[in-house]
Order: sequence, then C-alpha cells, then structure tokens
Amino acid sequence: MDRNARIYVAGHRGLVGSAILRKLREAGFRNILARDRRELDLTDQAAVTRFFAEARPEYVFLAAARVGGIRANSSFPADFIRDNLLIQTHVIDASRRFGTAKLLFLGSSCIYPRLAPQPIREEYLLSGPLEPTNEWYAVAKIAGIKMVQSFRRQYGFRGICLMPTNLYGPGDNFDPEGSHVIPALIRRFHEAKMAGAREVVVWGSGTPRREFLYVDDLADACILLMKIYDGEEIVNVGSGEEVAIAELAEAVRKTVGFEGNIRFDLSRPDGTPRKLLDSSRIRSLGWKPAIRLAEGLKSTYEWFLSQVAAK
Ligand code: GFB
Repeated sequence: MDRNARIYVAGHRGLVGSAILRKLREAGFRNILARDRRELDLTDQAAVTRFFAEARPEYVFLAAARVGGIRANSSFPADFIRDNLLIQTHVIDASRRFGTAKLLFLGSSCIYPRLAPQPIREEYLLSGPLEPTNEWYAVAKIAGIKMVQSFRRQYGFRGICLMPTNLYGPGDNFDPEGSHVIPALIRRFHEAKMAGAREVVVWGSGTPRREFLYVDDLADACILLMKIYDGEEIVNVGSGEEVAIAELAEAVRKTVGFEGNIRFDLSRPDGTPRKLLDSSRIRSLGWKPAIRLAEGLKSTYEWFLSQVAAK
C-alpha cells in the first residue's frame, strides 16, 4: 500500500472503521475514501456497484456491519443476518468486479463453536454448534469468510479475513440496551454516580469470561495484515487478557468512581461461557497489543465523558 493508494474504509463511522481511519491518517495515507450511510447504503447493491465503478478503490477494509451486544443480537435476528449478508456480499463482489487489489474482511470471535476448546484456534471454525444468542450474526460472518475464501480459490481475488475478539474503545455505541458490555456498563455506572444511586445492575451471573481488545490495537493489526498477509486462513486477533464479567464490572466501577454496590440480574442471558482466542498466528507476524484493559477503560470513559455525556 503506497501513501497515495485509494483506500476505502467501509463502516468508517463505527468503532472499528473509525479507528482504522485514524491510524491510516496518522500513518500518512492521503487518499482515503469514506461514505456515510446517507451517501451510500451498503445494503443497496445498485448503489454499491455505482460507487465502486466510479471510485475504484485499490484497498478495501470491510468494517461495515450491523453489530450489537447480546440483547440486540437475540432481539433482532433477522436484521443481523440480513443486513450483514447484504453488506458483505455487495462489497466483496463489487471489489472483485472492479479490480480491488486487496480486501480485508472483519469477522468476529462468535463464529466459533460455543464450547470450543480454549484458547480458540482458527481451525476450530465449523467444528461444533454456535452460541444461540448470536448465531444469526455468526452465520452471516461465516458466510463472509467462505465468500472471501471461495473468491480467492476461483478468481485469485486477494481477500483476507481477520477475527477480532470482543472490542471496545472510543467511538463505541453506548446505547444502554443494544450495546456491548463495556459501553453499557460505563454508561450505567456513570449515570448511577451522577444520580447518587446505591446500586448498579449487571446482566447475567458475572461468571462468563471475555477477552477484551482496545480498538486501536485492532486497527494496527488490520493495517499490518493488509500490508503483509496474503493467505486463505483466517487470523485471530485477541489481547490474551481475559476477565470474568464480575471482575470487569468492578474495573468499570473503579474507573468511573461509583461507590455503590453491584447486583447481578440472573434473568438476563450469560451467552457463551468463555471466548478466548489463540492469537499466535498474528503474533508470529509481528503484532502485539499495546493497551491494557485498565488503561483502555480509562480512555474510553474519557471519550464517553467528552462525546456522549457532554451532549
Ligand atoms: O458484550 P456482550 O453483549 O457480548 O456481553 P457477547 C458480554 C457479557 O457481559 C455477557 C454480560 O455475559 C452479558 O450477559 N453483561 C453484563 C452485559 N451486563 C451487560 C450489559 O449491560 N450489556 C451487555 N451487552 N452485556 C456478543 C455477540 O456477545 O459479542 C456479538 O452478541 C458479537 O455477536 C460480540 O460477537 C463480540 O460476547 O456475549
């Protein structure tokens, strides 16, 4: 990728896309294409075709997706499978037809079987049943992986697939019901602190374990793979830092400075018990995470205060 290459970041307003855009700009890439949803609806095939025919991006980071936490996934299964299948099919197909040199597709750690051995290696894909709370999203992402791999085999298309672990950071969605656990808890603890409340509710039993990665570290991995990796195998990207949800809640409580108690709401789903990626493949390519959870939570809370709470 030279500094003048035409690079399209699909999903540049989202958590991942905005981090990739920031990192590309910092690294001096000058010719970055981005379109927001009003300018280009990626579920509209004709619109995607027109955009690619005109803009002819040389590199595509496919970070556009319908995403959400455990509740959004299980409440809107049709939206999750439909929108993701449409977005990825249109973008991957147009990239191939209009001569994109390389495309990076972002999947998710929920593509792996619910009870996969831990840490989860890339080979475990399609070796067992999925977690029911997000199987619709997972099936769409698995279809995206298979589409990229089949295009590589049949057309020699240079598509690669990266599977991030649970992500968080500046630019996240802080919707109280629809978001992932970190932004949801940051908002809930913050609002409880402001209201002088005595307790905060955390969903589920607190025992599920999750691995969290700060989104800037993920963006570095995306750019590295785009530059140096060109294989069919998918590549896991995780921090190796795994915590129980109860420990995470305690860490968010401290970060926000809430002094009350935590109550676990057992009527809410736990989801998959554990989801720790084996990231040795990306580590052997020279990537490692730079931001630990405590530091990442602090900067995410600062971003929340300046961008969300301030409005
Ligand atoms: O972040 P989260 O929704 O992602 O939930 P998943 C992680 C854990 O945090 C679950 C618990 O055990 C939740 O029950 N949790 C506690 C909460 N309090 C809350 C809260 O207020 N909000 C949320 N959202 N969770 C998603 C998938 O699953 O992971 C997506 O649904 C995607 O498909 C994403 O793959 C990475 O790890 O359970």
